[in-house]
Amino acid sequence: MSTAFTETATTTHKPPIRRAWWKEAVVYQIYPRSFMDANGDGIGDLRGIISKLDYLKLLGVDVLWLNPIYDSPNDDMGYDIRNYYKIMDEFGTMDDFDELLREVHARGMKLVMDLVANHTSDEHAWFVESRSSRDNPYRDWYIWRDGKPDGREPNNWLSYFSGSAWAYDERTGQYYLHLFSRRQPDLNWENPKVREAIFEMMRFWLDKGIDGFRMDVINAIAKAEGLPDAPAKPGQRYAWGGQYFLNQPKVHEYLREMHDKVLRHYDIMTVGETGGVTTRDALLFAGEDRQELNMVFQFEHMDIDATDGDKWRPRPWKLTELKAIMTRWQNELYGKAWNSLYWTNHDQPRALSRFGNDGPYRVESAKMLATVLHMMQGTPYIFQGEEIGMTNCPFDSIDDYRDVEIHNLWRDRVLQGGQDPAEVLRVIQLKGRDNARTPMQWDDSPNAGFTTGTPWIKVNPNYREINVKQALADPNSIFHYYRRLLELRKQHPIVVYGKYHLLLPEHEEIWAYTRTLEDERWLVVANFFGGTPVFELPPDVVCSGGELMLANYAVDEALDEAPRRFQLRPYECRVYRLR
Ligand code: TEU
Ligand code: CA
Repeated sequence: MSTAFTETATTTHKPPIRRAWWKEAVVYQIYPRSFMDANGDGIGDLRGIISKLDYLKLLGVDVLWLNPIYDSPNDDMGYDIRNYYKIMDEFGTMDDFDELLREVHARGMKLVMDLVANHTSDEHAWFVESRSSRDNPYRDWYIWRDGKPDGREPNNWLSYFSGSAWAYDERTGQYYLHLFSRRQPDLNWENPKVREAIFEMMRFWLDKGIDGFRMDVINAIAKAEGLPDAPAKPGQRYAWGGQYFLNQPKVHEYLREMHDKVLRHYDIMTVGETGGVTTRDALLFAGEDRQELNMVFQFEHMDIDATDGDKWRPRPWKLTELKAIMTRWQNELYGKAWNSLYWTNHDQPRALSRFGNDGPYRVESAKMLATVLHMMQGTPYIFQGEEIGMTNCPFDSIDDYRDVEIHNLWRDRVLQGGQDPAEVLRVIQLKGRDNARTPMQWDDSPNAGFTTGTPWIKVNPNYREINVKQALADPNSIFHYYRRLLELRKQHPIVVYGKYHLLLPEHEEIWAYTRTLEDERWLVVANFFGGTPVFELPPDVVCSGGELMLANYAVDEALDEAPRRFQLRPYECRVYRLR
């Protein structure tokens, strides 16, 4: 981190900026199952990650976030935890973990783990006890209810993974709540014993020296009193009940308690995964003085191509919509809370295929997307493979998919719902989470160098052209561009702490914005599509010229009046320091 920057920069028009290492960091998300397999069983593992730490150090990232590595039957790829204190057999041992943590710290990087506390696996000892009898001491560690008199579930909530959010348990004649798969029973956070057990587990990992948590669906841990039915359309048996289990007032009580009993005792970072939050919610979850979380993942831009929130009914999106969403988050959190910045993760399609061009302009658009994201205010997250321009991987058969969300959708809409298999497969190919979960592409050897065995999921056939080995060797690769992008963040505090201001809000092809810190101003201009629009600096942005800090094309400064006016090439982006 730059030390030249005065301890607390004050800008003329904003409160003093409070520095923090997690505000100045870039996070790299590792999906361990698909990152690197060191023992040839076709599944990524911790020793595989250790073997690639120098690659990550070269990229210049500061923090590694691992998706869950705890013991799990993998119904939802590790998000169904059977034992919070044990490493998943497929990933290795606790000794492997201790070595990984040591090696990450030895390289000056930090390690953030995934906290999955809204639910456990149905094989977790707590749930095995809880379901064994109605008067078992663990009964109210989960959410059990009688069915309705007419034989229906306790309420009509829809699961995130299709069908009812309730499963009937014959042995005790009651239903248990599972917002996700039926093998992921929701914990009852109203029970102080549950909270204490989670806090104790968090301390175990923090005392080992990890540097923070990404908190899975943390805004769902509090449910509305009475678990009321959700408004349903005529004939709809199950309906979206998010207004009764997301962002409930009580969730802040639980997070304040977590902060008081655990978080505030460590120098860590926390990011809440909070589907359905607004900026107003985010100010409650991540406000500088709220003593809850450091930041949250918002999802408004992830729903931009969904119809009524249904990702499986894709719709075209406009750049003006995307700019408006991201600008609102930039402006409404500035000086009050901290943004996270991401285009994709293990639950989303690959950003390049969704927002860029994974064809002839793959390299230019990947660099452009990275620039637009990383030059904004907030902590950026790079999802594994994004730095080398990996793309979606449409499988031709449902049998090639591994994700429980996809298979539940297929069962619900095709096998039981009678919908057209070709149409359902098409939206799965577009939006399915497995697009992001195909193995990391290390080189052009079989299985992209990910494994010497049979990969647990197919490798994207474009690995021969798109892989780390090629990226390292090519000075113009997306990888080396990311390195320069990350260096700018380290060398110039304005990238971290500058105020964002959108230009040309109505432009449907160009995304342009400035960052201002004290008397320094940077200009970011990006052509989001394949046309060649002319960028004109609005007259209210006065400048006598600019220094080109970064560009994804060769720019001949002599030829155009940059940065006041220049024509953009397909997916071209430029960053200027204005004079
Ligand atoms: O995802 C929570 C979440 O919001 C999901 O609904 C996700 O956004 C959705 O699947 C996209 O359509 C978290 C984890 O990131 C996800 O991998 C898990 O499956 C889920 O929680 C349950 O733990
Ligand atoms: Ca392995």
